[in-house]
Amino acid sequence: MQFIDQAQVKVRAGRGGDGIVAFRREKYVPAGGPAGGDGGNGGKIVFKADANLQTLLDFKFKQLFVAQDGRRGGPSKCTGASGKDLVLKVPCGTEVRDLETGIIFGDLQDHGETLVVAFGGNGGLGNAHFLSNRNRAPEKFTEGIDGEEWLLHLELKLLAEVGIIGLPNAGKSTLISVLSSARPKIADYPFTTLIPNLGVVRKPNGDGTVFADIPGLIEGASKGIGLGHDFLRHIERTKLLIHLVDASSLDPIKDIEIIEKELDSYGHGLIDRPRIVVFNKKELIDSKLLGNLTERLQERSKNGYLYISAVMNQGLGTLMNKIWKKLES
Ligand SMILES: Nc1nc2c(ncn2[C@@H]2O[C@H](COP(=O)(O)OP(=O)(O)OP(=O)(O)O)[C@@H](O)[C@H]2O)c(=O)[nH]1
Ligand SMILES: [Mg+2]
Repeated sequence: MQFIDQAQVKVRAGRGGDGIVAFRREKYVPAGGPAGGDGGNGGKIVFKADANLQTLLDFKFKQLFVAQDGRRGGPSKCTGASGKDLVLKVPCGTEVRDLETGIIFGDLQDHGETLVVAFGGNGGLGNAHFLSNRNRAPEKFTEGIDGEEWLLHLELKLLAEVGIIGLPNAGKSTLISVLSSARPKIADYPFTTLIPNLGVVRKPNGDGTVFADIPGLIEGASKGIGLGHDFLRHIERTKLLIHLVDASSLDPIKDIEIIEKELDSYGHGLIDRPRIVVFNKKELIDSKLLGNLTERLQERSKNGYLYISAVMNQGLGTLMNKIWKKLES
């Protein structure tokens, strides 16, 4: 499943420092030669991929980034200090383009990867450079050059490995909120979620993986009814589906069938995608109902079902183990 996060920023590398005009002044050396130093180079603008970032949100609040200018040259042929590079962290998977032409500057995939997007201007030359036989005391110097400036378009393509699907109000957003640091809106009415929410969940080996909470699907979703339709298209790209069912609903089995029918009619192999059926809100049903449900489920499939309570934090460890196993296989 792919989500696109984008931002526009202006970057300006540092200007080179000016060269200067100066002459050597030493005791016992009359009319010392030219000794004006060169200006330092301007700092670069560098993007660096960072696996701890998930979004381009930082770039939505601030849009102009400027690297430090180089310093002027000094006397005694001292070159001015170079401007410091400005390193901007972006999430892994960020593509950088020139806004105007659309030309791709680069694609930052792996943690730590860097891309120089704007070079600093060169420093100017001091008068020491212009000494010649004709001119023993040049007053000439050059100015530093402006740093490169670009309007950039950043685009992040996030792939969710796991999609959480189900009827409205099943508790999908609640589940992603307890599994990850995502804080979607949760409410006691259907269609609370209008666009997918992404959350990063840590795998046992420490890697992060993205879960997506998909807006509620309803009967007819595959034919364009409801909000979930657009998202069925995205679900195609997930590896694993968590099908969440409200165990306290009037007929949970019928609820399951509604969703399965939509997955099937949508086609594109969605119905064959690895899927874990999970009953949520288990604390709301008594043991008699639970037994009843389990019995009916046995007739249906041997695949096994899980019962959880997202709100009470029950059964989540078992669910996660099952998810990691499925993702490995
Ligand atoms: N009792 C109980 N209520 C739950 C549980 N999980 C979620 N809920 C409640 O169910 C309601 C719906 O939860 P959401 O997480 O918004 O459901 P959703 O599936 O994201 O709904 P949509 O976004 O509308 O599709 C909220 O009032 C939650 O507090 C649970 O384990 N037990
Ligand atoms: Mg929701």
